[in-house]
Amino acid sequence: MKKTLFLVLLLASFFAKSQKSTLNIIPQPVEIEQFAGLFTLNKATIISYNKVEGRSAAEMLIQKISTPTGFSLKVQEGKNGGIQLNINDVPNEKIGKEGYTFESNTKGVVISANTSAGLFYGIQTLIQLLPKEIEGKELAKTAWTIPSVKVTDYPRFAWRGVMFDVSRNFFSKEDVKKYIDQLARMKFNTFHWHLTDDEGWRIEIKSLPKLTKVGAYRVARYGHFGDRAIPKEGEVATEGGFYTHEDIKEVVRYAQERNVTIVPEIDVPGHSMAAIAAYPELSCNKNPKTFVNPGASIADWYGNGTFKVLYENTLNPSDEKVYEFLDKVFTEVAELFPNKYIHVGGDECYKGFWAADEGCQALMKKLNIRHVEDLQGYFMNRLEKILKAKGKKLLGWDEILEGGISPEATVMSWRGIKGGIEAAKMGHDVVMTPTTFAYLDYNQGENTVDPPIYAGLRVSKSYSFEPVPDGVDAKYILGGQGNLWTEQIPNLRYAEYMTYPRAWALADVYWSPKVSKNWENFSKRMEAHFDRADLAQVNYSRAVYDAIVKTTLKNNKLSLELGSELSDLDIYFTIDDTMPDSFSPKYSKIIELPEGPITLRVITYRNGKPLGHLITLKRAELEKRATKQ
Ligand code: TNX
Repeated sequence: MKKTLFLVLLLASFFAKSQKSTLNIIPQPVEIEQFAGLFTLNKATIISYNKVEGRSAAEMLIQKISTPTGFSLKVQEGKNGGIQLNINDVPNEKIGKEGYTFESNTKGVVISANTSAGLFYGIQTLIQLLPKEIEGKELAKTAWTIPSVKVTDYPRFAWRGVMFDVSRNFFSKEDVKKYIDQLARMKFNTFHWHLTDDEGWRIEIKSLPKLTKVGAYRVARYGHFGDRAIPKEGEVATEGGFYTHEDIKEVVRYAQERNVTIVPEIDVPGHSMAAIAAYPELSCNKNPKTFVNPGASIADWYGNGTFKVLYENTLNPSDEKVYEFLDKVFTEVAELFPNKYIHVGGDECYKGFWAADEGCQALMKKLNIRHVEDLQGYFMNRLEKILKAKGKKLLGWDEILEGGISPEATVMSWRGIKGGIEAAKMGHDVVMTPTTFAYLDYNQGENTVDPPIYAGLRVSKSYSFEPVPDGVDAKYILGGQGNLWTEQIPNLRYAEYMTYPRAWALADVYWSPKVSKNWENFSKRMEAHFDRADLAQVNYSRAVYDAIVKTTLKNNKLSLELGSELSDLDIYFTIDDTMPDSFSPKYSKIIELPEGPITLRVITYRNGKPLGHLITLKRAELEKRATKQ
């Protein structure tokens, strides 16, 4: 009798275990426990909401799953659905404004939250718990099962953002909406919209029509950004576009439905060439030939962060007309975006034109300012007053610290985390977006495979980011962002390629508890999401599958070290001008390369199948990248 019971229990536990699937949620929930058993969604499943705030979340869920499942599910008020979306009568303190709890068993799913934002996030978790086919664009034949889990989840940081630069290249409002939708599904809640720069002014300002009539268009150019020719005399500017007030309202509404706040950025006083092309009188030299930059090199960079701008792209801080201009711009911006923050840029402002300008000199004298650099502080303080009068808070890149800024200003730390540390120590709120971890425009893998750009940043490095530096009071760190600059990104498909999987890594960084950080675990979830992205037709980089090639030069001897971000890849290489495959030498330890004009070829495999790109490097390149010892 005992024996049979034991056997029954053993079998039961075996079945229970075999029913457990791997859970691949990004960002990783705070607490998640899995049990045996599944709930299967069917065409009769009802989605209920107990309070009216939950209705739009319920409808969104139905819409999202209707194509792949073929179900037209019903929404019902109450607490009786197979999937229940419940707003807590008594707030659950633990989960705060954006958190949720999620309980599923064989009978159904209950998502509870204090707010509709929490329900929205619970739904994102639900979608990720469904089979990957839920992401498909057509009807799929599969069992729509949801594993039995108990989840308690809430974000680590209140500010979880991605910045999208629509100036260097214009992206339509449909593109922007699609991009926001993808971010919201990873529980990002902030979309920083970089709307103006030297390469285009993208927001309609009704009181200043030339900003978009002139400033939104540049001449057509191809080739690498920075290598392109400036406009020819009389050449017509045909490339670009802008968002009307109606477009902006539509995008703001769309974002709100997904719990995403939009932070608009108007980048001043530098990076303003498009505005100056429209209104040359805003600059010191008032050159009527100022053009919207098509991606020509407009500055000399000296490698240590210092630079000289060759075509004036800076507003004149000594001219009252400039503040009248700013007042007009920010009046309309403030009306269009309900959010309290407005980003005013402040980065990479070249002061050379100010130094040579009589008006600026006179102003410096009047203000008793010795260094022209400090004029930016004067400019920013004036701008902050303009924003305050409109009930808005100033946010700027970390350069705003340099000229002195009020403690209420929020600082976005981009030049590493240094600016952020300094700002937090001065009592400013800080958003962390360091180039070293969060720059989504940097290439993700091997330089000779991915198109070259300023620097490289692998997904494992982004994942390793810790936004609260040692010695800084965490209360000042609002959170962080990834920044997608688009100098080299002409379309949404490529924007996605550059964004993912790094933005998934950052989603974990900004949402999940610090203690849950585990690269092996993340990389498994990331790979599961590659399959989902394929079905959703969202692009992403597979650079994580490529080998990492390092060389060392010591006493004229070149050594080769191969590695990868994933620990379970096999790396094969050749130096005999043959194509490598799984029968070629398998890399296991650092080797010394023979002399001569060799070419290294490297490829990764997993389970006997080729996986990464073929990397081909000639001796000269191997020597160039060598660390010298
Ligand atoms: C610096 S980050 C910039 C941008 C560039 C970016 C390229 C920042 C505030 N300014 O104008 O697009 O580097 O990585």
